[in-house]
Amino acid sequence: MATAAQPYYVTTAIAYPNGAPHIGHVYEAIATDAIARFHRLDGRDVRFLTGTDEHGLKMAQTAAREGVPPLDWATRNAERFRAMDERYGVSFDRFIRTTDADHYAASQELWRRMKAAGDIYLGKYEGWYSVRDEAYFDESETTLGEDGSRKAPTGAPVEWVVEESYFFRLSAYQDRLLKLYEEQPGFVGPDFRRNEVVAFVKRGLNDLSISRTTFDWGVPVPDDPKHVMYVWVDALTNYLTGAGFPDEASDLRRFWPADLHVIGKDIIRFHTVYWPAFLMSAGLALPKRVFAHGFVNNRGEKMSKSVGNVIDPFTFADAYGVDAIRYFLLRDTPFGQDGNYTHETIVGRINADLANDLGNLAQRSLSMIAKNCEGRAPSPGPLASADEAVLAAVDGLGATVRAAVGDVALHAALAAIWSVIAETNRYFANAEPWALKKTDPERMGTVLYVTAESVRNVAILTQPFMPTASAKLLDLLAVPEDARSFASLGGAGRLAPGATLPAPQGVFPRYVEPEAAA
Ligand code: ME8
Repeated sequence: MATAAQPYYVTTAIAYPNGAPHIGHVYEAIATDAIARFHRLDGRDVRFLTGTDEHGLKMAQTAAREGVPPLDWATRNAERFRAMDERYGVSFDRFIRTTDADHYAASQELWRRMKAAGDIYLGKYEGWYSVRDEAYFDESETTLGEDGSRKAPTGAPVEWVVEESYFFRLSAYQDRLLKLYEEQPGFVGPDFRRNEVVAFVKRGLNDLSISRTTFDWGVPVPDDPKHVMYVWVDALTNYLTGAGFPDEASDLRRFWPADLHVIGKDIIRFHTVYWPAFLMSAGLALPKRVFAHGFVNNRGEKMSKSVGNVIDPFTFADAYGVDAIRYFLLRDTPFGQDGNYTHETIVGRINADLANDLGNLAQRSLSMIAKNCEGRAPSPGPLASADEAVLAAVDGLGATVRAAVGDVALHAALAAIWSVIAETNRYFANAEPWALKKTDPERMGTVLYVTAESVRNVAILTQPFMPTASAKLLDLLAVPEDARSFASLGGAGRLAPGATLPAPQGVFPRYVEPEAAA
């Protein structure tokens, strides 16, 4: 059991605020939020960092196109990301912006330390550069289009750029990185990603160009301010800024090293090759785990403005409800794989899993309690083997869910919870408490008690995933605020017989098509 003082530090990638947030950003934010909420309920001292990555040529160019200073453009969009987080119940402890003053200090200190270690030198960079990807590519990675234009692997145009640049001696880190992946196999997740990273590093590493002189929208390089840092150097440093670096006296220092960086699959190389090398160079501890989720696609198509299938997260939330979207996205796709959403699959999950399986179970048992037990939690009589079997499944659920979340298998955590819901539904249907009302009211009370106790445990465990709906269920069971953490799971927090319950209300409405509702 974790003690209250044990820190847990979890982060999302920081998004580029060069446009509005999309469902992919929602996905990462709610997944990381579920993990943060889980660990808070499990008694950890959690710090959850998210925010925006505001520097770089792409931001400067978009702002210029929009005719506003880069900081204004970043501010406008950063507000939309923050509003998106708030709309989706994302319980961050800090929303970091890489234009925050303390972040400049952290980035410059990391640079100084890497330089002091002998890992930064001045050279000349020439190569194929993609503005859109903020990255240089080897000629072998680029392709030549029919019109003679060269393209990055992502399809973005590249241009030949020559500039004076500082370099990071990444080539010196190959062996240390391979040793890291070997000795700390959990460093990169899911496992199949680790194999990709190991193969990439085994092919050999080039030194990395880490400064730019052709524009000035970035963190100035210490002692050579005509250079600004390559945006990824300062972006990755945000995780240290969020842990109070470099202030040794900061309270936040207890959060470093981070327990988990949650990122998307397209930025694995930055987080599992460059980032640990920078930290090793600076003599800092490495994050314990980097976990890459997949991409979510609309009807199997990559979201893009040109396809016209980019859905605004705020419209999406209005259409289905935040808890339902959080449940759908985290349940429907194994975390780490690519996911897909369609109106039909979302509605299917809302009506089957939420309204039928959990909603009806709660509604039927609580209405019977309201009608037949004077609105008080019933007292269980002697337990039959069927009751004991359900309670055993319920009492084992916390450990199963904890293990799944520990593996960042959020879908598996939800599947385990829903298998106990299914078992409780079978138990309830077989026990026929409505028929026992006349024949054996004590037995009816026992069945309703065991069912309500299952709903209580389920509602405690669904809080990280569906915070609002879970709180409503716990309200209906009159569970006090201080009895909603995982310390109250199972036998430690059984429903108090005789407790007065509020009038039951539906918590998970069925989805009705707007035209049918009108
Ligand atoms: O990469 N589905 O910013 P970003 C799921 N600033 N996740 C997606 C997605 C999709 N369709 N599209 C993007 C950056 N993401 C950098 C990160 S971290 C030090 C710097 C994920 O706004 C993406 O993989 O392009 C990343 O984890 C996050 O959203 C932000 O993407």
